Amino acid sequence: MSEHELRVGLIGAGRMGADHARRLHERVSGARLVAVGDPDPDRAGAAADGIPGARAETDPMTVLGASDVDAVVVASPGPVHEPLLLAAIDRGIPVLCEKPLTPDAKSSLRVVEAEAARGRKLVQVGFMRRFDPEYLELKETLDTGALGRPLLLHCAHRNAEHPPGFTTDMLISDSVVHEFDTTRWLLGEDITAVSVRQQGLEASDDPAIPQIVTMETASGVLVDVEIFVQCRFGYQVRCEAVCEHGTALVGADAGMRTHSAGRWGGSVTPDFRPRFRQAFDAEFQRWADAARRGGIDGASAWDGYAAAVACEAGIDAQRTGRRTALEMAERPELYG
Ligand code: ISE
Repeated sequence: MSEHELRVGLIGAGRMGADHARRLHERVSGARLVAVGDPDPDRAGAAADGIPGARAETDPMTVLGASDVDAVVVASPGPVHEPLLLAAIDRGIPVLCEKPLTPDAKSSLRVVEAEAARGRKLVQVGFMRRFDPEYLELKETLDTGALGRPLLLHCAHRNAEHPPGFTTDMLISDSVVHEFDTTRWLLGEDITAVSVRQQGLEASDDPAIPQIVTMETASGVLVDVEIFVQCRFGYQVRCEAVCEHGTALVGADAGMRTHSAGRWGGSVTPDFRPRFRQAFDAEFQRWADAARRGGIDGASAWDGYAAAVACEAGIDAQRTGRRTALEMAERPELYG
């Protein structure tokens, strides 16, 4: 693919998909939204509305197969990702796929194997924290070694409230999946085991009850994550690295502070869209630039598979109360 304008098809016009349609239209250069595919015609129409040249389709596969589509963004629910990704790999077009890659490790591995057989990285997983300025600064700090070796990560992941239908499994597969990915990315190593504890004296399947997820990594770094998706006050994602010679903290709400009427304070973002807006924008721009050259620039299908394996272990640990070791397939050469 050359340096021409990238013609993008968007599949899935729900909350994230609609947001991405606007992003592609308003804030990504060198790319143009040409089609939106969603089984719900109203949703597809609403996402395409007001974007010159963008049409609405009800069959996502029509978008994937269209001759005027050079690359696709997949923002549909995880359970329908696999056939879409396999079709994109078969056609040889780049994809930016919202997490999860697929809902389980076996199907994620099938995507990895299909891509490896094709011999080219085409699938990027939408782990947007890798593009957040604060997380990038933390990674750079760890990579320079200025603070010495990382020993521990303390993370907190809080949502104001969980959407209807959210389950305790989803605390892991929908929320902590981000910490699984950021841990691997920040430390540059794999997660080897996961344990989960729930707050309270009695076991409960209420997702509003906070849980503590603990991970171990290949070199022995210990990572703890507080996951609390009904914290009421707003959205907060923090990560503190404890290293041999110091600590580094991101997500500490360091924005503007006001002093007025005898009080001081700032504001907390209400959800992940405003908190990670800059990260989403950067992710899309970098992906579009890479897709114009025919590739990706972010988390790979292998990273998506690794996150899926960690999620399965986390859900198992949650159910059994036991420390669960991860079992990963052999990494194909493509993912070095
Ligand atoms: C949601 O799907 C996300 O990806 C958000 O980043 C996360 O904070 C939230 O817990 C998930 O439900």
